[in-house]
Amino acid sequence: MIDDKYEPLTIQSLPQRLKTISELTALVGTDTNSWKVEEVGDGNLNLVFIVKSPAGSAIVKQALPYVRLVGDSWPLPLYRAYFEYHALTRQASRAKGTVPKIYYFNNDQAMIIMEYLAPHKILREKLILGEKVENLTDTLGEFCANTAFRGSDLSLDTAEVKSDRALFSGNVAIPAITEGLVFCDPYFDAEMNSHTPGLEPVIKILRNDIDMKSRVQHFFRLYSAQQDTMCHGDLHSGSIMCTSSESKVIDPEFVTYAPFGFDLGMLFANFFMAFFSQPEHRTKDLETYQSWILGVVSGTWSSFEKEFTKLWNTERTGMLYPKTMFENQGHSSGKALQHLLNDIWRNSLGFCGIEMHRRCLSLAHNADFERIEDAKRRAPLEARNLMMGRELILNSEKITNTASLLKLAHKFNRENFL
Ligand code: SR1
Ligand code: MG
Repeated sequence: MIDDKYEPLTIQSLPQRLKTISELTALVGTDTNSWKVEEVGDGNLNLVFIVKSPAGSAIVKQALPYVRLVGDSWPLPLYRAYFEYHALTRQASRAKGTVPKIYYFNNDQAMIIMEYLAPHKILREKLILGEKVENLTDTLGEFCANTAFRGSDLSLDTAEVKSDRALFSGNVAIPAITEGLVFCDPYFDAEMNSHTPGLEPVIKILRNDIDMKSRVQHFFRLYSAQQDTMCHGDLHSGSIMCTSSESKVIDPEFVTYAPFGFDLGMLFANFFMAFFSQPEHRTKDLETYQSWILGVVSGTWSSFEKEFTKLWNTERTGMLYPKTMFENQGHSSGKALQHLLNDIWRNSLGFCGIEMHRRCLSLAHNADFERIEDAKRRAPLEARNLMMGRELILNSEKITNTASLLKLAHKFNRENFL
């Protein structure tokens, strides 16, 4: 039996410590001499090991008691693994086939053993390399719609929603990272902030824009108080793994009950950052690839809308918008649905703009921009991204469809703000 006392795994200790876990040996066999262990965690928080043998493979993910990116000066509770595990099991049943298979969870060791996705690559890397992924929009739109709808009062029995809200409200320290780094730090001179030299004129515009900062806080209030559904909480292109035609969503340790549009907004932002960074990643087929990325934004929304509408018509069994008030009286609920979808769309744009700011201004920047070594070439692209983020935050109510959103992206892509 694996020990009760938490101890971080190492490449060396892993085989000895985990050799009695039958769920692992069922995957990689009992002969630990044949196990090859690699540590591949490239995220900001955790240890991630690949265990391979001639018999098979597995991922062992273990939380560290601090933020890996920063070090032990920033302690972080191990309990996030518990919430990640519970999020993954819910996502697996609500959005079938979209998350890795989970084989084992150990609370004392803050450790999850799951499917090794191969030959999948992190989507962000594919976007930097200019690779396309078939069916990406369907998977992402359906993932967002299924998890949003089926985790909410539109679908679940209210007792179950309340119990899940209570469960995930225990995930305090991890969403607190989002509360600080995303919703506040970009807008003042926070300790862990950094930015590309040359961006100062744009940062000044953002930090002096009281209307925009008020809107940011409006969206922060929604994030904190509008507990519509169980959100992934950190749905960026580093939380998606793909082959050329299959995509899986990973890493929901930021899970929290939040507004329906939160995950979509984070996702859109990361596609826009991929879009704006492209001129420094390629010259050949630049416009074609940028258009493909924008097509992912509009396609994801269309697929979300379609799937959400299907669920609305077939699985609306929760306490909200009851059929007794609409269909059972011969009344269409179409207008109510449209109103809700409009609300989700507008909120997603606000969250999107804020995420576009934080990835260039606070802690944990995106490789899309960070891989551009020459700061003089990076700054103007980040400036376009920051200014479009501002536009989305200020005018989310006025951008009513995907065509207008993409037009805006093209417009900002032509601008020079520095
Ligand atoms: C200190 S953690 C920084 C970022 O890494 C995670 O992936 C989240 O995006 C978080 O904001
Ligand atoms: Mg992560």
